[in-house]
Amino acid sequence: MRRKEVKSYGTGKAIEGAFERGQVCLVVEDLVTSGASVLETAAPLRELGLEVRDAVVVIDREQGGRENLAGEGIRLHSLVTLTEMVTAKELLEIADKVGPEICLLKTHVDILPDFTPDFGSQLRAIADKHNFLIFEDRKFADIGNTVTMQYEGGIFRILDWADITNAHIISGPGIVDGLKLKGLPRGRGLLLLAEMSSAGNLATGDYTSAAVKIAEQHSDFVIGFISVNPASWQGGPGNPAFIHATPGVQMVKGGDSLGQQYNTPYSVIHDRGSDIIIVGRGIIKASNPAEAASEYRVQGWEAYKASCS
Ligand code: 5BU
Repeated sequence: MRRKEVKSYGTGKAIEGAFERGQVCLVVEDLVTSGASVLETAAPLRELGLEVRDAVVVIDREQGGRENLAGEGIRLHSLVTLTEMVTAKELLEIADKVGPEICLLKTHVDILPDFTPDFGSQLRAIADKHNFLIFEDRKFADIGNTVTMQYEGGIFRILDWADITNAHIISGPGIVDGLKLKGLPRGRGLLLLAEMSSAGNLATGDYTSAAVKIAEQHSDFVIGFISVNPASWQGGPGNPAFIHATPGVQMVKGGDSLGQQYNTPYSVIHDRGSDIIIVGRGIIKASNPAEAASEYRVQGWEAYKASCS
C-alpha cells in the first residue's frame, strides 16, 4: 500500500507491506486521467526496487493517461473508458456555466459514474442560483406501484431534487397516478412522452393521441409533453397550457449513428410549434458550452418571435 502522505509518527514509510526487491507490483487505481497519480505511486515503488509494468484502473478518462504511462513503461488496463460520459463533478461545473442561458437542465442521473447522495442538493443550489428548473429524464415506464418507489427511493431519490420528470404511457394511465401520488404534494410536474426523436420509434398516431388524453385527465400534475412535431398532431396538441419540449436539436439537421435525428432550433420552435428546445451534445460537447448554450437560446428566441409575428 502506498500512503499519499507520509506521517511522521508510526513507521513513517511511504510504502507498506511485505515485499522484496525485484518483485513485480501491479498498481490498482479507481480512475486515470493524465496518469499522474499512477506515476506518483510507481515512483516510490520503483525506488524500493519493485518492478512496475502494469496498472489496472476501473475508469480510463482517455485524457492522455494511457500514452503518458506507456512512456514510463507502464501498460494501462481499464474496465471502462469514459470519453462519452460526463461525471457528476463535470455536470455541476457545466450547470453553473450554462445556468444563465437555460430554462431547465435535463439530467440522466443514472449514468453518472461518481454519483453521491449529495448530488441532488448541489445541483438544486446551482438551479436556485441561476433560476432554472431541473428535469430528470428518467422515462418511467412501469406500473403505478413500482414507479412510486423508483421515483422516491433507491439511491437517486429523484423526487427530492428534480422539479420535473417524464414517463412513457406504455403501461397506461396508472403510471401517472403513481407518480402523481408522490409528486403532486411536493409541487413536482410530469412530462409525458407523446413522441420521440429517434428513427423508427413507435410513439406515433394513436399512441400520441392517447398521451394527450391522459395528460388532459391529469392536468393537475402533467405539465406537458416530450414531442417532436406538435403542430402536426391530429386533433391538435390539446390544452394550450401544456408545454412542449423537443429533443433532437442541433444547429444543423442530421443525426448520429444510433438513430438520433436532429432538427434546428428554428424548425422546432417556429415550424413544429414546440416551446422548449432540448440540446444535449450540441452544448456539452461544444468547446465552450456556455457560448453554445447562449447561441441556442438566441436562436430559439428569434424563432419564437418569428412565430408571434
Ligand atoms: P443529443 O446529444 O442532443 O442527441 O441528446 C438528446 C437528449 O435527449 C438525450 O439525453 C436523450 O436521452 C434525450 N431524448 C432524445 O434524444 N429523444 C427522445 O425522444 C427523448 C429524449 Br424522450
